[in-house]
Amino acid sequence: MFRVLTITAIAFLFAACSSSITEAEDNGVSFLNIEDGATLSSPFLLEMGVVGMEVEPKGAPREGYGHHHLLVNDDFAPEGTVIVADPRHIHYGGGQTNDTVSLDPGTYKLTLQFADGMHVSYGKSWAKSITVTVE
Ligand SMILES: [Cu+2]
Repeated sequence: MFRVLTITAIAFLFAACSSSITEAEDNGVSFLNIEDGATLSSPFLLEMGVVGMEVEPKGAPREGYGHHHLLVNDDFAPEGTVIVADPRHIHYGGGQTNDTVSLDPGTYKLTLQFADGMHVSYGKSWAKSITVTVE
């Protein structure tokens, strides 16, 4: 009996570990065309990707759906908080997955943040930050 329980527990643990590793690798947002540390000339093309959620225009929140946001010189928005709309917090509420971004020369932290149809953040696990230099 003890041995059966142990084997079951080990099998369960293994399954739990492998599924969380897969999620960590696969789910989330990404800068498709810009690498961390890149040097860019303004204006530049921004291509935004998401795996594990669907992109749709803003509107009534639906589980598993939302839109991208570009936060300039800001961290991810904590889960459950509304993302403000200003020149440093750009909403792609039309469901856009790319944009042409203009920034003055300098070094910037760029954060992609996925949020629901009412701009409520899905939190850190649905955000990605990079640092870029704009010439
Ligand atoms: Cu929004």
